[in-house]
Amino acid sequence: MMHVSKARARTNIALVKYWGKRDGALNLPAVGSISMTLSSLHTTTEVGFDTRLSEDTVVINGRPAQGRERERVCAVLDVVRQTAGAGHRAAVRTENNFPTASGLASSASGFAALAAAAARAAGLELPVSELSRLARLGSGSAPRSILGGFVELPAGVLADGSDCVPREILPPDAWDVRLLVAVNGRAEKAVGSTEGMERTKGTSPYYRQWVETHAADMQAAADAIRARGIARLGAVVESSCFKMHASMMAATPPILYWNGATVEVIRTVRDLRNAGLDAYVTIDAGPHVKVLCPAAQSSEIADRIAKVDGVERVIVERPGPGVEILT
Ligand code: 2P0
Repeated sequence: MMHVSKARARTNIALVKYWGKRDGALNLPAVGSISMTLSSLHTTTEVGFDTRLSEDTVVINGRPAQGRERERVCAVLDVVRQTAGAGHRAAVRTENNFPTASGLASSASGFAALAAAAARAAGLELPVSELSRLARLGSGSAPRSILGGFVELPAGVLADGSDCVPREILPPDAWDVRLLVAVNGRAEKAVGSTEGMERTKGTSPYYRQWVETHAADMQAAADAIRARGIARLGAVVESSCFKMHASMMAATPPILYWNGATVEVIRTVRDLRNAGLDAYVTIDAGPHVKVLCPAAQSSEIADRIAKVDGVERVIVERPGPGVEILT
C-alpha cells in the first residue's frame, strides 16, 4: 500500500536576517526574521510512504542523499510518522528548478515542500503552525516558505517553539516590488550556515549587539512593508544585512561569504541610488547580491547590474505564493 503526495515551495529571501539560534536541537532562532517568498525559484518534492520499503530513500536532483543531508530529511519523516501513528518508510524525490551548486539557497524551499508533501502523504491535515514546526526541523529559514508574500517569523521565547510560527504581513499581490538575484559565482560555501551561526554566537564580539538591536529592525521593516514604503524598507534591509555580515566577519576565524563581484554590485546599487533610483541590497550566506526595487524600475536596474564584471545572470523575482500541494 502506497500513499504518494507531491508539493511545491518557493525559496524566500530574508529582508530582516536570521543569524544565530536560541536552541540548536529544535532549530529555534535567536532573532526573528522577515522575508519575501519568491515567485520562480522553487523545489518540488514527492513523498511516498510504502509498506514494502525497509528504509527511507532520499533522492535530491537525481542523486541519492547521504550523511547529514539525508539525516535531516529522515528527522522530518520521523516526526510525521510519530504524528500519524504509522511506521512505514518513505521514498522521497526532490528537484530544484535551479542548479544545486549555484549557491542559491535550496534548504528553505526544500524543507517547506518536504513538510507539506510528507504530511499529506501520511494523511495528515496540518495547520501552518505544525507544517512550520516540521519544516523548521530541517532548516531555520524554511518555516517562512510555508507562506507567500511578505512573511514574519518571530523568534519566540517558549522552549517548545510554539510561539515561533510564521505569519503573513502582506499577501503576494499586495505590493508590486521585485527582488533581483545577481548570480555571481558557483562555489560551494566554505562555511555552512549552521556552523557559521554557532561560530558567530560563540566568538564574535558583535553578536550581542546584533541580537539586542534586532527587535527595532523587525518593527521598522514590518511597518514599512504595511505602508508600502520602499525607501523606508530598503534602509532597514541594508542595515540588517550589513550588521549580520559585520558580526560574522568579526568571528574567530572570520566568516566572509563575499567575493569581488559582491562588492562591485553593492557599489553599483549605491550609484543607482545616487542617480535617484530605489534599489537596496541584501546578501545571504553566499556571494550573490539580491536587489530590492519597485517593479517600474526593475528593468533599468537589472540591466545595470547584469553589466557588472563577474555577474553571470540576473533572475527577476516578484512576491510569490506559499507552499502548494500538487497531488
Ligand atoms: C536567513 N540565512 O534569514 C539567513 C540569512 C542565511 C543568511 O537562514 O542552520 O539554511 O538550517 O537554520 O536556514 C540560511 O541558513 O540555516 C539562512 P539553518 P539556514 O535567510
